[in-house]
Amino acid sequence: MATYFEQHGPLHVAGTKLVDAAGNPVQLRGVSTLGLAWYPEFVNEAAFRTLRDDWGANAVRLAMYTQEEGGYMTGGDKAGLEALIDKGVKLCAALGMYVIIDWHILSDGNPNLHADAAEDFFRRLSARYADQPHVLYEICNEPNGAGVTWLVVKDYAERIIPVIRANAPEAVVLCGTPNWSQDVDLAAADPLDFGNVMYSLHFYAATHKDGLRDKAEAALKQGAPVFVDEFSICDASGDGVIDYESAAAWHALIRRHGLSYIAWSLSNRDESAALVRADCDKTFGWADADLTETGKWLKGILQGDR
Ligand code: IDC
Repeated sequence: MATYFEQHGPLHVAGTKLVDAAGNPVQLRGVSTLGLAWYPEFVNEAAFRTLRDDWGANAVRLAMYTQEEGGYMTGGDKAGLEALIDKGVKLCAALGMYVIIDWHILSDGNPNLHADAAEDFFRRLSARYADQPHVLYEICNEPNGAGVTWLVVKDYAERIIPVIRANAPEAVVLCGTPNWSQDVDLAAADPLDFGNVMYSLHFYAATHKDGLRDKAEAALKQGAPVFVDEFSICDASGDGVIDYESAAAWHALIRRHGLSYIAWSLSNRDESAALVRADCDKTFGWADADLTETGKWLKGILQGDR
């Protein structure tokens, strides 16, 4: 059977939708690594193959923290992190999956804090992957904090996107939005002046409910292309109880609009968002008994949407 990439090839953004060359809507569905520095063992061929063949995923997000422990800007092994990204990009190419390279800002709430490094990073990686249309670039995971307005994020995006475009003119770029990638309405009201850009919407179903769903609906109505490049069904800490009712409402919204979605996280960390149980040390080929409640839920959702 043809892989999802073989079926769809290079992607672009048309209106609010992600589409293929023929204009057919495309829905990327998959998982995000946790911090690459923390769980590198999950970046392996058999893991991605399990996700593709057993679960029905067609995309992987490679999350590289910038400022957390072992992050790219906080003493992390830069060459090692880039080698892991390269491994992930190559695995996805071989498996016919799409891949998102995520510059995972978090405690460094303002993306401009490390913009020089981001510029250098995206310049080199977009050159490296210029002829690899399965690669999408996520330029700032979650802008947050006082003063980090949409204009601040826009300044950053207007600096980074041209750098990527110089090498990969058609690549799809995902741009974080203020308030931990929730304020897609702000981006909708004042969009970036570039094509092939989508705005990140992140939700944690036990914390974010009708209010954020309304915001998403409003942004879509205003014509903003929205991409759910991180979510889980527990609370925003990545832990706590799962809210299945809110999760179902989110999934209904996702289906209604054919949104792409990427679940946090491919790891066995002892927290609710992890997909693999903490007492399981398999890094691929998981049986249902190896999965957390979140993992089992996600597998069912992906299988249903495949
Ligand atoms: C969380 C991880 C957790 C880690 C923490 C670091 O799940 O193990 O210790 O980061 O501060 C986000 C972020 C994402 C968070 C996640 C859960 O993008 O990095 O991961 N989350 O808190 N936004 C909303 C929730």
